[in-house]
Amino acid sequence: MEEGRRKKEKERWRRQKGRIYFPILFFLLCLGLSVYGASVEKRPVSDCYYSTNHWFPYPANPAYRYQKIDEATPNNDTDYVHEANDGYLYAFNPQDFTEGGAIDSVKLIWVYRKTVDDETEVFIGRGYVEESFFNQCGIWPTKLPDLSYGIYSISWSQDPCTGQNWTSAGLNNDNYGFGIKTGALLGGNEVRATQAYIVVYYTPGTQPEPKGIIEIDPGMVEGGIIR
Ligand SMILES: [Ca+2]
Ligand SMILES: [Ca+2]
Ligand SMILES: [Ca+2]
Repeated sequence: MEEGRRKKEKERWRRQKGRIYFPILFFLLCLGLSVYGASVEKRPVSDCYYSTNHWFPYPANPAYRYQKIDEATPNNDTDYVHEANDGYLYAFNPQDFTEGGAIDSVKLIWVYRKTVDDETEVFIGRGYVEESFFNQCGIWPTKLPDLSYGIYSISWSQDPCTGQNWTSAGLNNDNYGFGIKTGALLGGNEVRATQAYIVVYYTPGTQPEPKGIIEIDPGMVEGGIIR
């Protein structure tokens, strides 16, 4: 008799523990998601600036450069932009960032290769359009290309054009783009860029208050003690 009662008590306690722990775990999960942030990829939707005779699109038609680098999976030599002279820049504008929340950092990714085994240099970075010229912001590090397509990236915790924290308005402004530049090309050899995009790391805005957290079943309370 006593044994049966104890068993029942134990069973009841186990159920109660579940009722208490599940909402706590749910709350911690929500907290984790809002604290640790999220990320989203933004692909090219327009050309920020290009000179009409550099960083040629391949195939040539349609002529929009950004359409050669906008695929979600790099398609290598199927379509690309290419350049065979020293010191020319091209930049794209990514899809607007509309997710909201605070932007923690932005990572720029370019996928490219050289076609001749030489001393070709490639720089990637952020820049802005001023009087029909694309100017670079911040430092554009050299990312030496390989003969096969490789992934090259740079990350900024602040917008290198303003030296301030990223804002969605700044990120979405079409006068500011994400670029690529050739350097020290020897003998007019070629660089092909087949894919580019940015990854925006952000902390989502205040989430709606999750309901039902640590909701206590009145039946579980006896004399003010949660049993
Ligand atoms: Ca494409
Ligand atoms: Ca934009
Ligand atoms: Ca491509």
